[in-house]
Formats: sequence, structure tokens, C-alpha cells
Amino acid sequence: MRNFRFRLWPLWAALILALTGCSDGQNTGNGDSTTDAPEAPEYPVTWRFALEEIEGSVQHAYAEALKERIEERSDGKIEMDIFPYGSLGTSSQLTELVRNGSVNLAFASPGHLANTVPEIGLFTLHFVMPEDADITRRLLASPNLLNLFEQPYAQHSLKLLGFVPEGWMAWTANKALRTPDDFQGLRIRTMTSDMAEESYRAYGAQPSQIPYSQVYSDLQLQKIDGQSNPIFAIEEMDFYEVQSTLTIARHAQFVSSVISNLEWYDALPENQKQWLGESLEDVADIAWKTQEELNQTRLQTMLEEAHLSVVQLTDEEREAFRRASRPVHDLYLERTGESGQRIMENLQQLIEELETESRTSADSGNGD
Ligand code: 6CS
Repeated sequence: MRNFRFRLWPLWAALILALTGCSDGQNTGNGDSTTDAPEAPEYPVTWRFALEEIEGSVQHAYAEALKERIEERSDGKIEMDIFPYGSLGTSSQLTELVRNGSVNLAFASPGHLANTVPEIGLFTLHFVMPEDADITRRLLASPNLLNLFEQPYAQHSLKLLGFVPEGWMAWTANKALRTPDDFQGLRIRTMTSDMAEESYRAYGAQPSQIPYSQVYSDLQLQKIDGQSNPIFAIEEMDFYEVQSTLTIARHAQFVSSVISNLEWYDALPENQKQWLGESLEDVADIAWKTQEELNQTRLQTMLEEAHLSVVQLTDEEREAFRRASRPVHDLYLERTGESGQRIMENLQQLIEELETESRTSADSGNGD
């Protein structure tokens, strides 16, 4: 297994953040500014970007692309330091580092963030996302989708900067998972929010919330029987070494979000906001292309190593899971109230609009 330094996190985090200091030369949004007058920034300004994934991942490719764009657009006035997973902390700890101003940007995946921002638990639900890849890509890049979640994030002092697609989730275990019955009593790892557990409880599994860094060893020691992640991550984190079967049910997309501290963002000078906004737009498609490529090539790698058998569920088999997952949608609505209801309805409407648009353009293409 690759050598991660996870156990030394608190030490690394303190050391790195102390050594790099509070290097951004402007109000970090944590209330430590001594004057109300906006100070002229001293360039170059360094922004820290913390990742939930290791080097070579979708998040890493995205961060590298964002770094390149922002440094270019700002003519070197903004520099970006990237902290891959293993250097600062777990996903939940990264969100805390954003909230207290220690890092400027971070990835925050819904499966971890949903205890803090309950509405984002929508992306932990099964069978809510479109089947079609192009519609999914357009949905996740849509400013309308971003707007839906802006307030829920802001209520927790977070600025939502973008959604990043990472591909279909797949299940691994030491058996095929063809029916909800196959989940009976299965000790499955989920991300660290209560909502993330519910979909598996509905199938009869025994879910437990475990940080990403601990999944490999818990599988190896058979403290858990299975887990769910996009294919590229199953290869990258070596989970396939300690699991026999990959089941592809296309039950949920792995969607992550890029966040910053809301006060920090609001206090950014206009030119910096503009560089950031434009750079985020520039890289919106990078994650889509990266995840497509990595999910494909890494499946090949795992198959070549012959560790894993792959099971693709039929539409009929998926239907049984779709039915079993319905009560969890109601649970989401119960837990998020009117706000979640509005978001769920708007999401469905956005998907329908994109589907209609795509049918219309296909029809007009056919009619030529
Ligand atoms: O399963 C997890 O916890 C993680 N999976 C991925 C693909 N990215 C980040 C997340 O923390």
C-alpha cells in the first residue's frame, strides 16, 4: 500500500501552517483585522488550497489547473499552494480549516459536509442524478445549481465556489452486490455524515462513517466488508487489493464542492474576485475530462492486475435498488425541511429542462 502520513496530521498541519504563516497579506476573515479600512494587498498573495484526495487524483488535476490559471490571470500576483490529502487533515478538518481562515480554499464532498450543511446531503441520495453523461456535465456546471446551494453554505460561513464531478460511484466488497438483499448485514463504510449512512441502512446494511484515510486498513483488517467510491479512487487508494468484487450500479455520482471562507471571499478586492471567478470558469471542464479519463484507465489497470471481478447491474437489478432508495429521499426532506424541498424540486426541474433541451437539439439535428 502507498505510504500515507495520515497519523502525523495534527503535527504536519500545525507545522506547515506555522511555517507558511498567515501569508495572504489581507484580512483572512477570521476577525483578526485591526482596522476597518481596507488595506492595499501586498503582492504576491498566497492562497492555500486543501484537497481531500492525493496527488494524481481528480481533485489534484483540478487544483493544478486552477493554480495555473489564477497565477496566469493575475500575472503572478496570486500564488497558490496546494495541499494534497495526507498533509493537513480529514475532509471535515479541512472544512474547519476553511472556516477558521487557516486555508483559503478546500474541497468539501457532500458525503462529509452534510452534517454541517444538511441540504448538500442531496448528493448522497441514490438515483437522483441523470443517467445521461452530457446532461450530468451540464447540470454540474450550471450556475442555477450553484445558486440553489449558495444560501445553505453561506449560513455556515462558507462560500460555495463550484461543483466538481468525479464520476459514478461503484461498490466494492468480497462478493457481488446484485440485490438489496446482498446488503443485509454488510458492514459498509460511508463518508462521515449521518445522511451518507441512510441509503445503505435502507438496503439493510450496517453502515459506519470512516475517514477516507482509514478505509484501506479497515478493509484489510476486515473491520468492514465494503465501501463505495468512484473507480479512479478505488484504484488510487488501493482498495481493490483488499476486495474481490466491484459492482457498478450507477446509483450515485460522486460530486464534490470547492469552498472558501465566506468572510474571506467577501473581503477580497474586486480584481482578485474577478481572477478567481474567471479561473474557476476556465477549469470547469477539466474535472469532467479528468474523471472520464481516470475512471476509464484505472478500471483497465485494476482488470489487468486481475485482482477484481467486475459486475455491471442490469436495468432490472438497478430498479430494485431504486425502489429501496425512495424512503431515503423522504428522510432527506424531513431533515432539511422547506429548504431541502425547494432544492430537490429545483434540481428535478433543472434536470427536466436540460433533458428537454437535449431532445430538442437532437430533433432539430435529425431534421436537417
Ligand atoms: O470516500 C471519501 O471519503 C473520498 N472519496 C473521494 C473520491 N474523494 C474525497 C472523499 O473524501
